[in-house]
Formats: sequence, C-alpha cells, structure tokens
Amino acid sequence: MLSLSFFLTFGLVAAETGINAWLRYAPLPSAMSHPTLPASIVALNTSANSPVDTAGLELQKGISSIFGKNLTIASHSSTSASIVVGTVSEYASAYGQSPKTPQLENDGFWLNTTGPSVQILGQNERGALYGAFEYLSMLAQGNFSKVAYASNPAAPVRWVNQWDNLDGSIERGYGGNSIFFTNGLVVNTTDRVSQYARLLASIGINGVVVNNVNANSSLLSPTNVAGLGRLADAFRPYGVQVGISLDFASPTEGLVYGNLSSYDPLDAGVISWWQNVTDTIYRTVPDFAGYLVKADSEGQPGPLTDNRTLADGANLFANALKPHGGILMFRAFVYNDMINETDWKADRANAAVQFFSGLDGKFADNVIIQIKYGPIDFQIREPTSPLFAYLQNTSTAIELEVTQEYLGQQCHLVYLPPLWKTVLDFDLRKNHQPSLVRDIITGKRFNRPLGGSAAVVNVGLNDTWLGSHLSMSNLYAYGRLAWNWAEDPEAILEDWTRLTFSPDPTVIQTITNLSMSSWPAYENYSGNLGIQTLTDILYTHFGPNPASQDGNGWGQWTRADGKTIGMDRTVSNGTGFSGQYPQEIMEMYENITTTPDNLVLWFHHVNYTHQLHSGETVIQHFYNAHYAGAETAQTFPTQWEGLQGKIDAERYNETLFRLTYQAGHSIVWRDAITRFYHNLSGIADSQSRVTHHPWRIEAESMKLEGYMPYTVSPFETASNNTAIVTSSNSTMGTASAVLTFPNGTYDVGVNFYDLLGGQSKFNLNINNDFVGQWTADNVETGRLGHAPSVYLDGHSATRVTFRNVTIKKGDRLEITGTPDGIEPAPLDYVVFLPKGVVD
Ligand code: GCW
Repeated sequence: MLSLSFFLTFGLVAAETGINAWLRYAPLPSAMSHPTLPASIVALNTSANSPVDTAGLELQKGISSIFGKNLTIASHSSTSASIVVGTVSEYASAYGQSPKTPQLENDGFWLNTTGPSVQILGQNERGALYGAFEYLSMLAQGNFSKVAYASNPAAPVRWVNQWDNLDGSIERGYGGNSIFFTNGLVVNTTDRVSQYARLLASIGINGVVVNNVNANSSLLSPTNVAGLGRLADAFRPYGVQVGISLDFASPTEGLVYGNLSSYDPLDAGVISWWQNVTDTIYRTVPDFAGYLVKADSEGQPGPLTDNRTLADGANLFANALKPHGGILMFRAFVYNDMINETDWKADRANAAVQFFSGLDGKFADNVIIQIKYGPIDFQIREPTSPLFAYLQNTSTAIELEVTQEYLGQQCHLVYLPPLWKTVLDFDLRKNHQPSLVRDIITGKRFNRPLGGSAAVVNVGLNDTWLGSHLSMSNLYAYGRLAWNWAEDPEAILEDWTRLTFSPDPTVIQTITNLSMSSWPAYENYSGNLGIQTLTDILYTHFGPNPASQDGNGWGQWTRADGKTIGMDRTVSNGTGFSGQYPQEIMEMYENITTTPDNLVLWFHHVNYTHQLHSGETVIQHFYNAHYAGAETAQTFPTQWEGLQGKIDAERYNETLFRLTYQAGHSIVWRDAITRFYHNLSGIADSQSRVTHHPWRIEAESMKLEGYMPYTVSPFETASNNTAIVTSSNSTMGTASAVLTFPNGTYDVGVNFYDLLGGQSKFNLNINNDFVGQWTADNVETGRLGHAPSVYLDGHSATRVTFRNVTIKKGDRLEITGTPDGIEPAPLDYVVFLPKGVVD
C-alpha cells in the first residue's frame, strides 16, 4: 500500500485529450521503486506488421514511456536476460526447447516474470500481443509482482460492432463522425483506425464489424472493397479481423455485380451472387472475419419476404463464408414493429423465441445467433432473453451496447458492467441444470464450438472516442469481461482508473464511487421496477417521455392508465412470455410473489397501490426512487471536484462539465417521471415532494417584458407545465422577480432549454449586479454529443448553476434572454438552493 504523502510528490501532468485512453503509459512517480527490467526485447516475429512485431514495438514504447528506459528489439533468441515475446512454437524453435507452459487455447498466452527473462508466449501471434499488453498493464500500474500463469479467453468471438454509415454519420454514435467512412467511401487515412485497433487489442478484442447493421449495399462496390482492404491492413498488426454488415436485398439493388430480380436465399442466382461477392472480398482481405446480418427487422429486408426461414437466410451467407473460414453473425433482433396494443396478448418480447422456434439445429455450424441481452432493446433493466435457453444446438453470442443509446448517450455517467452482469450471471436452469448465460454464450453449457459476444461501441473521431472520458470504462470493461466473464466489474474499474487517470487512491476511490453508483442512480431517475427506461422512444432516445412507450406499434408498452401499470406477461393471464423460460424461471416470473421487485412491472400488470416486497407501493417507489436517484447524481460534480489538481485540467474540466450536466438533467428526469405518474394516478407523494418546490420561481410567474408563457409538450418536461419564450425571435426578453427567500447564500440554478438551431444568450443579475451569463450552445458546438431536439422538451431541458450567491429578501432577480435562430431563449424556472437542499 502506498502512503498518501507519497502521492503529494506527483507533478501535474500536461493536458490530455483522452486519445490514448487507458494506454497512456504515464511515467511512474520517481519515488516508486522501479523493477530491474531486462535490457532488451526479443520479438520472435514472423514478419513486419505481424502482431508479434507490434508487441515488440508496444513493449519498447510502453517501457520507455513508463520508466524512461530504452530497450532494444532483436528478432532472434538471446542468451542475456530479455523480455521474450512470441508464439510458443516460435519460442521452441528459437530456443531449442519447448517452454514449460500449460496447454493454451486459441488466442491464449503465458506470462512468466519469475526469471531473469520475462516470457510472453502466445498460442498464436495474437495471444502473444495480448500477453504483452497484459504485462504492460501491470507495469503501468506499478505492479511488479513475480507471476507465472496462463490466460485463455472465455470464447473465440470477442467482437465489437460499429453502426457507422457510409456517409460518415454513426447511428446512435455520440463521439463524432466515423473513423471508417466519409462521403460514401472508406477513408484514405487510417491513423485513427490503427489507434482504435490498438485499444481493442489491448483488451483482447479480435473482431470489428465496421458498418451499421442497417447496411448499405454500396459497401460492396469495388472501390469500397479495396477500402476494406485498407481498414484490414490497419487492424491486422493488432490481430483484429474486419467484418461487415450486409443488406439482405443487395442482389436486387443493382449497385454492384449485376441486378437480380429477387434476394430469395434459396435461389441459385442469389447464392452464386453472394459467393462471388464473398470470394471477391476474401481476395482483398484474406483474413476477413465474416458478416453480420440484421434481417426482417425494423424495415430491413430478409428471407421472410420469400417465405424462407431465418435459418435459410443465415445459411446463405454462412455457406459462402465457409470455404474461407468466415463466421456469420445473425441477429436475433427480429420483430414486428407494428403490433396492436389493444390485443392484451400481443408482445414484442415474445418475438425472438417465436421467430426462431423450430430453427434450433438448422443453422450451419459457422453461424452464431447474436442475441441482445434482454428481449426488448438495451433497456435499463430487462430480464435475460429466453432465447439463450431456447437455442441448444446453435451457437450464440450476447449483444451488449457500450454506446449508451437509451442510457444517457454518454452525457450521463452509467457504468454498465453491473447491468450486463445481471444477464451474464443469470442462471436459466435449462433442464434443471445450472445454465449461466455466460456459460451458454461461451459454448460450455451446450458444448458449442463457437460463441462469444459483440458490443455496439460506436467510437467516433472525437479525441475522447465515445464523447466522454468516463464512458471509456465501459469499453475497457467490455473487453476484460469478454475475455473472462467471471471478473468483478469493480476490480476492472480500478485497473482502468489507474491506467486512465492516476494510481492516486483518492482518484481511484472517487471514480469507483461515482461509477458504481451510476447505474443504480440512472435506473432510479429514469425507469423503475422493470418498466423500462421511459425515454422518448419515438424521437431521440435521450430525455424522458413516458407517454411515448404506449399507443404505437413498437411494443415497448407500459399499459399505464389511471389505476394500473405494467405488462402482464404471465401464461395464466397475459402474453405468455414467462412461458418461454425453462420451468423454474417461468414459475418464478409467473408468480408475482416470487418476481423480484426490480422486474415486477415487466411481468405483471398491477395497481399503483400494489405493495412491493420492499413494503412500498408501486407509485411511492416511483417517487422515492426518482428522488433518491437524482439526489445521488447531485453529488457527482462535488465528488469529482475533490480530484482537482490530481487529474490534468483538460480531462478534469471536461468531466466536471458532463457530471454537472448530469446532475441538472437528472432533476429533469425526476420531475418528468414523477409528475407524469402523479398526474395519471392522482396519488399524492407521501413525502409531498412531487409538484411542491418551495425554492423555485416559475419563469411564467415572473414579470415578463419581451417574454411570454409557453405551454410545453410533454407537459411534464416543464415545471408547472409552462416555460417562457421571447415574443419575437429577434428581440431580447427580460424576466424579473422580487426575492422573498430568507437572507443567505444559495446555489442558484436556472432551468432552460438548449435546442438545436440556435445559440441563445442569457444574463442573470441580482439588483443590477452581474451573477452570471451563459449561452445555450451545447448542441451546436457538439460539447454534448447526445441526439438533439428542436423542441422544448425533456431532451433540450437543462440547467446552469451559479454557486454561492448571497441574497437578501427584497432583492430583484433579473434574467435577460437573447434569442437566436429558432431558439427563443426559453426559460423554465429559477431555483435558490440553500446548502444541502435539492428541491
Ligand atoms: O434500438 C434500435 C436502435 C436502432 C438500431 C436497432 C438495432 C441499428 O434504436 O438504431 O439500429 O436497435 O439494434 O438494430
């Protein structure tokens, strides 16, 4: 254990953009005793740009950066002490003897630091590179322990998916434009691609699908296939194989290789069309990973058009890939998005098992069914997809989302591994046997040769990759978990923090506290008890809009009315979804007394007054959880402030900005959801918090000049349903009020709306003394990368806070707003917060 005073000797590091993520190789403090490292590296590489070659260079770079020591690299055996990296077989031939390693699996490695020489030996070249990254990770964390162990991956498929479009945009991406595509073409310069490859390799990722599952057949054009070759050349030195998503209807789109009249997977012309495409790709990318296919889902074409099965569709591609050793990832996200809510038994959650029923065992052996963790769609909490238990004779992979599409879009800190673990560690009890999801996807449970995981990542050109420094822990942890699902999310987080920020115990403790409390907080202030996230599913997927869940065909229904809420998914009286689980699990969910509170509204339709196991009623739980969650988020910026001076200013400030935004937006969430259900149910909050805000001044109740009241929709996204907007879009407005609060010092929060399409300016004075000014430009500047809104709503609602403002009773508050573009300087309310009050 290092003493605190030791860390006082830390110098402040120079500003960092985040581009090196956890691979910064920051110099270790000189006070720390340094190990005696060998003076040279032996990289038993087969060729330049091979993973072992990369490993040698990475070791050299890392050690020079961490310790200021320059090691030479040789490519042949040496009798002096060295860091030897290579495959087991290269080692055996170079040193004339087999190393004493246990049996290694594909991509596995042996790391031995016990002798004068360090051995980093991979089962294959990729494994050797992984071992080198593991050794560097130890060194960078100041861990010089003597170890000798083998490490093997949990599963062969450890992929990431990018939802990049050829025009350079990224579907559900919040970190800037694509690093792969621009203007319909693959980029020419691949520097960022190589940097991404390095990050992925360092966490054991071995495959990347570079384009959106909502695919475009022009990716198959000769120019773009040549471009895929460039991408593969950038990924190859890091052992990452490239794959692509396919548009099922490509043969009929006439863009490449002739135009067919159908895309029927059993049609001979279609079969040879795809074989031709596949052979063409392999000529350019001989180590091509394979295809990912989204078929018959959300408007995407698929085999069902021609009355073929999903297995016929998947096997079409699998057969074309087979001679080349490629894999076909076929998505289980198949459902009808136009189902009828008036039908009590209709249920989107049933779709996957229904669409795949009868198909188990019908897929070619190089097909993997890629299954989202829950039956709906990456929600804050879902039960495990029952398809994991249904498919026993088919290989499967779990699909996760690192990009926080429904979970705050990287503008809210949400550390996701604890959520993922609720599914991966879930025991489906298939045939009354232990059946953990993680043992199913790794192939262990049903003896499948293939399997693993894919995470939708969506990094972009932003230097932070994902848009937020703290969100990168999700990518790091995904890789670590894909290698070993049994790892502890908190321990992973600590490693990540040490590598990304600092070994200072205060930094580690603070980031651990923040991150570990972030998912529970987000669940608390978004959607509880298994009701789903309650975000706006029809627009941005960002802010609150509980009404958007119902009354449409998307099937994310809550069935909330004045008295009741929740989906009845029982067999006895509901949609029958619970019957898709193996018996023991079915019985647990079928019965409300054995259904855990956190999924009660997923499985049961109940009165708001239904009493939970916790003793609270459903409605009071909603109120309490939302208040608790937002209260936790209020502590995030202040916790972070404890790290000032311990982290470079650039990352410190950028993170403080986001955590402050989150604190403000969590209040928007809290108020919207509690007021929505308060209004719907007519049931008061037993603690009288909902709709009672003693420290607020509603903008519409102020004296307005050049401003007018505006009824916001949805109503619950404005305090008291009403905001104010300037009367014209070119002249300034003023809102003023005489303060009646007791004399004292307050934090003053102003809730306003930041719309896409204007950069309004605001100024706040008290008694003509300047307190602060701000511009609603976070959307336009891209400072927050979330999906924007052009309306006053729960996505654009935000808060600015001025700390420690001293006022006297009778003081005059005045805010002036200058509209810009379509944005009429919208204001919701001003809040005067005494110390410790959230209101
Ligand atoms: O939830 C939906 C997303 C879509 C996505 C789809 C999918 C790529 O909102 O943006 O499309 O899931 O996973 O296919």
